[in-house]
Formats: sequence, C-alpha cells, structure tokens
Amino acid sequence: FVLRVLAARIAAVRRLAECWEGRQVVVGTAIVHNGRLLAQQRRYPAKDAGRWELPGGRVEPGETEQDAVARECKEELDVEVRPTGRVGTDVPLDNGMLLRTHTAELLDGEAEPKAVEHHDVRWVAADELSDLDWLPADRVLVPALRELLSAP
Ligand code: 9L3
Ligand code: MG
Repeated sequence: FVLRVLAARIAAVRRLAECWEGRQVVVGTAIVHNGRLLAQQRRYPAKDAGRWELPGGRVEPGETEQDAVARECKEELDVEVRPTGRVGTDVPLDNGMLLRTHTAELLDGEAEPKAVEHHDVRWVAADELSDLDWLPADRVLVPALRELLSAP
C-alpha cells in the first residue's frame, strides 16, 4: 500500500515537472559590474511602463538560453555579454511563461549599456535594490540579487 501511494506521488510530481518544463522560457539577465546590477525601465505595455526589470526576453526556437541572453542584451542595451551562470529560482509569469535568470558579465567593461528600446537603464547597488518599482516577477528575485551583489 505504501509503495502504491509513493508511486502515485512520484507520477504526480513527474507530470507537474513535464508541464513546468513545457513552458515558454523568458530569460532575465543579471549583469553585475563594479558591485552593481543593471536594471532597465520598461516603456511598454502601458501597464508596465515605468516599472523596472532585468534585461531579457523570450528564448526563440533553436536558440539556447545563453544565446537568448546574449541576443537580448545586444538588442536592448547594445552591449556584448557573456552568460556565466544562474541566479534565483524560476518565476512563473502571469502570461503562462517562465522567467529564468542568468548571470552575465560585460565583455567590454568600459561599454556603457544604453536604453535602446527602454525608457531608462541604471546601475543599482545592493542597498537600493528594494527601492525600485520592479515588475512583480522581478521583485521575487530581489533577495537572490541582493545576495549575488553581496557575494565576495
Ligand atoms: N518579463 C518579465 N521580467 C523580465 C523580462 C525580461 C520579461 N525581466 C516578462 C514581460 C513580458 C514577457 O516576460 O510579459 C516577455 O518579455 P519581453 O519580450 O517583453 O522582454
Ligand atoms: Mg525584453
């Protein structure tokens, strides 16, 4: 009996995992430079205008998440980045997609990211992180981002 219950539980967890993995992934990018994190302020849609997010966007078919991180940072900020790992947990978005955040470094430390299609960009220190009006999904990442900035 115990084994049957266990088997049913495992099957349920597996179904959940499959459904989770089937979601469209949106990559977020935590670019850290000189102890600060780059954030960008959305211009559209109207309901998100003025709110802050990590750079990024949808992973396109045939692309790896790392490819998408590099492409989105080039498109949105006009900088070259190198993905270096992951930070925080996956955060479900209210459109059914999943926000997955990668860490990245600027290839050229002198290059200043530009708000190509956004309203503004800014470098944020650890103690300023919670002051920004983040999009709800990005707000979830703030503790992990603070830890990332505080790491030696
Ligand atoms: N989104 C939320 N937080 C982020 C990013 C990069 C994206 N840090 C949400 C906003 C959109 C969707 O994901 O609903 C797709 O992103 P984009 O293609 O508008 O950047
Ligand atoms: Mg985007």
